[in-house]
Amino acid sequence: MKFVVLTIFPEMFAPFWDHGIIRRAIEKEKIFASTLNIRDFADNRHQVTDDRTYGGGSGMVMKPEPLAAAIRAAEQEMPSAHKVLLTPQGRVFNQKIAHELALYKNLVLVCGRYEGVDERINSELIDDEISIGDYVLTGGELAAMVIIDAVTRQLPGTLGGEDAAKKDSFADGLLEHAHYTRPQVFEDEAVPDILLSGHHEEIENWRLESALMRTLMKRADLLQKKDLNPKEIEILEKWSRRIEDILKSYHRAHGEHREGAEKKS
Ligand code: 4F9
Repeated sequence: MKFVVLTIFPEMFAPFWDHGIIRRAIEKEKIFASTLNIRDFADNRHQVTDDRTYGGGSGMVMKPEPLAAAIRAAEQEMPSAHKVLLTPQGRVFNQKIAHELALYKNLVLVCGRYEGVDERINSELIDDEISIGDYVLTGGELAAMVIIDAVTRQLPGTLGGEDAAKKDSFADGLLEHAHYTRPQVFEDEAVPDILLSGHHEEIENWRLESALMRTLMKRADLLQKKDLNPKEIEILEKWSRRIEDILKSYHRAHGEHREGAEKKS
């Protein structure tokens, strides 16, 4: 997969290309990464890429001519490329969109700066608008890195285990289960016995319960919209029965009569 980033700050990307999984993906030619400096496409003598906003106000706007020329240069090189503008007005990035973008052969990531880009950089030049969240950055560069990072680790052969990305948090709509490594006891807290038992099936069941529990506690919204499988339903119902038993015992002990608490069926 090929990424071309259009930016006025290409130097920001050098350390990004140079570390960890991204660096290894480049070395193994799983991805090809480059930048085009938008400033190089400004034909004015001082290579200015911004200008004052029509209508007045303090903010500066990215001029359309250099940006359009840079996008067209990238397109010339890769006619099939999917061209993405990073903007708070885009669809909000998530794991599903990372999957979707990983299917393209070539991605062009356009980074705006200042208050935004001239409105005439529109759908003729841009295929897709993506936001990485509801906040304003000083430019699209960090958003482009977030997207390149999340997309790269979806590509086969970029992570340690061949199917490591399939086991990800979010891959199945749940948060990650708890993880432990050595030492076996850390500050009086031991690793759960089951993980040392070597019983693979029981370990898998424990991990599913752990993932469900963490999702329920930290991100109930994810559980609410998840398409639960029979195993997951069984675990949630087991917990539900346990909680009901606890409450029943409590109410019995305290002789309380909750108004309308009787079963309706
Ligand atoms: C881009 C913010 C993507 C969030 C681009 C200023 C941006 C952004 N997600 N903010 N320029």
